[in-house]
Amino acid sequence: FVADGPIVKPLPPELFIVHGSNAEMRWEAMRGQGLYVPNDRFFVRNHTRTPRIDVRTWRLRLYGTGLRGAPSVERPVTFRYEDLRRLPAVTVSAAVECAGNGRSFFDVQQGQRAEGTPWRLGGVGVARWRGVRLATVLERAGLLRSAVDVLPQGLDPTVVSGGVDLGRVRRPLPVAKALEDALLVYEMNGETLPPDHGFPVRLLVPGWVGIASVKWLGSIEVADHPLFSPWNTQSYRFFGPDYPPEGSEPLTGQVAKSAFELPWPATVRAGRPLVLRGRSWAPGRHVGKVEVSTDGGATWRHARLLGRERGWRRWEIDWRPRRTGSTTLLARVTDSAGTVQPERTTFNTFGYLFGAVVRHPVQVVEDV
Ligand code: MTE
Ligand code: MO
Repeated sequence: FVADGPIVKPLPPELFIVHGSNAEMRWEAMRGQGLYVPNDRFFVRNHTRTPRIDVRTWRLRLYGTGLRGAPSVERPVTFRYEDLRRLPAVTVSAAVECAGNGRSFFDVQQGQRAEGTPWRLGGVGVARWRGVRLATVLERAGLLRSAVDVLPQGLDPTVVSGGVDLGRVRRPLPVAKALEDALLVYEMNGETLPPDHGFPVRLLVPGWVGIASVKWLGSIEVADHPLFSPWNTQSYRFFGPDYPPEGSEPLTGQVAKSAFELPWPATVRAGRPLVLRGRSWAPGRHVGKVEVSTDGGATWRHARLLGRERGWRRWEIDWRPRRTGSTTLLARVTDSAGTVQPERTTFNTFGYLFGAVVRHPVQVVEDV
């Protein structure tokens, strides 16, 4: 790994696929793991690079702005790290998933080339996050009923795109979602939040596209009017032939997916019984059932659902590959509302929210 690269933690090639300043988890790295993705193998998505922040001088500034004469909070408040750690804390299990997770399959499965990091399915992870509810902090500042949007901003370097400085990573959040379940996180899986995941404090917006969960928080603006940033106008909307020129509404929730805990491509031995394992998730809903095909989609069997669902659901199914040669594994989840993962996802220019069933290549070799 490159010590001075955009990511601080080691990125061993058996655990990660590196795409520029981003690193996706290899799904085989989850074999034998529990529900949560350990911090050392959690994917990293950096627009620029991981900043090194001194917690002694770090401050979180919360302030209100108003177009109608009155600010949206009674008073601006500045929090030190110790201040936040003294507020009532909660722990939640939730996924963080990049809106572009699965993007490469627009190309691989549908012949449609999308712009952006060519993630397979490793741009997602589930962890236990501990911190303070954003609602608690907003109340301390005296949130007013006039508040409409909340704008968290990161302390990482400004993002330059096509010669234009877009400023620091920031993305408005409706105040209703901010109050519902957004969290100011300082611990991940029982450890101090690691540098790459937003140390000292990040936002967690459960169920929403990863960009909402702003890392390395420096400030939060509360406004009595809709706020905009490039991350809800120029990107993180659907653009393309099926959408209006200004794009869709800004993306919010994620889509259901399934993944096998297998290398890509996988190799298995003919005639030898094995257990296929994987995970499915249905953000905003629940996993109803998971079906697996070991013959390229011709026939399907029910997988056994394991444990409890927290962010995602683990499952397994027995398989005894017969003939040598190549085949394709598929897993599809049906959510609690009865929606099944589709065979295709409507294309959008930036390749967001690919939710179609992924075809996992497998080589069946002779058992020696
Ligand atoms: N926050 C800041 N400040 N800068 C970033 O580049 N990337 C976002 C989000 N928060 C980003 C950020 C994106 S696109 C995703 S998918 C998640 O962080 C990834 O979180 P992780 O790196 O902890 O997995
Ligand atoms: Mo992302």
